[in-house]
Amino acid sequence: MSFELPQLPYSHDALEPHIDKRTMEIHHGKHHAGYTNNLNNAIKGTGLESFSIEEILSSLDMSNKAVRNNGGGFFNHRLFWNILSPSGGGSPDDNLLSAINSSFGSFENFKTAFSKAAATRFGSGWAWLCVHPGGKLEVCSTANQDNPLMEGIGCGGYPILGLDVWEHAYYLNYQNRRPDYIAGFFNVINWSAVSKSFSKKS
Ligand code: MN3
Repeated sequence: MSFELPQLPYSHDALEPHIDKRTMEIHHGKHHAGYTNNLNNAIKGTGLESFSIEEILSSLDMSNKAVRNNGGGFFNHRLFWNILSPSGGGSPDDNLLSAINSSFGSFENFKTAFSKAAATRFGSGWAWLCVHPGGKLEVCSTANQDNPLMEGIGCGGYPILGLDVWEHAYYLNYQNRRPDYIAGFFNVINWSAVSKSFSKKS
C-alpha cells in the first residue's frame, strides 16, 4: 500500500490574507507531494508498507533519514491542512479549553508559549501542541520534519495542533517576518478539528 497526497479541504486562496494562494499551491502541490512520493519510494519493499504512518513514525529507526524526513513531512503536512480553516480563529471547545487552562493557566498563556516555540525554533521545523493520555497538554517544537510521535525527540504526546515554520510556509507573503506569520496563523486555526482530535487522544 502506498500513501496518497490528501486533497486540501478548501481552495488554495481560502486562507488569504493570512496564508496566500501561491504559497498554498506550492506547499501542497510541490512540497507535500514531494514528501509523499519520497516516502513511498523509501518504504517500497521494506515491509513498512503495511503500517499506518503513525505506526511507522512511532517505531522508527531514527538513523533512517529517508523515512524520518519524508514520513515526518507526509504526516506533519496532512495534520497541518486539517487544523486550518478559512472560518477559523474561533475558540477551543469547553473540554479543550479547560485542559488549556489547567496546563497553561489561560488561553493567552498558551498562545504566548506556542508563539514563542514557533518563533524561536532556529532554522526549519514545527511548533506543536500535544496531548498526553489523561489530557495534560504540552507545547514544544521539533527541527526539520521531526514530530512528537518519534522517540527521543524531546517533545511527546500526540500532536493535535502544529505550525510549519519552514520558510517555504511563509516567505512569499511574509519574507523574514516569521512572528507576523505566527500571528496570522491564529486567525485560521480550525479549533473544531483540534478539539475533536483532543477528545479522541486524551
Ligand atoms: Mn512545509
